[in-house]
Amino acid sequence: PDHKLTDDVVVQEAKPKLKRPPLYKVILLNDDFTPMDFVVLVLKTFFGMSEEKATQIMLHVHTRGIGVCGVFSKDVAETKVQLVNDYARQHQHPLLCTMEEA
Ligand code: TYC
Repeated sequence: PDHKLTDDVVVQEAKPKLKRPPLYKVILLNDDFTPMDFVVLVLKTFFGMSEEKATQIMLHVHTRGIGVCGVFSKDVAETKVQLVNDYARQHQHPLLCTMEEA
């Protein structure tokens, strides 16, 4: 809000803009070839999920085609996407991980 002082002198106060940095969903895509056990292993290894939670997410992706593994800062999301895709490639699986702004 501007502050009127005297004689048309106006001080433009800076707006305190405290924008939170955006968060990113890390997303897993279904494919016809990656073994279910491998996807569960990935979810446990890189997202700290229990066997039960990992199985639930894997089956969701398997049936719906896409699913969210978690929501992270941009840096953390980028790192997880890279780690998952590298790991899948090392094991010759086409599993694809990506991210989008939450
Ligand atoms: N559709 C795969 C299969 O039938 C399993 C799978 C699940 C693959 C989730 C990828 O992100 C994925 N073996």
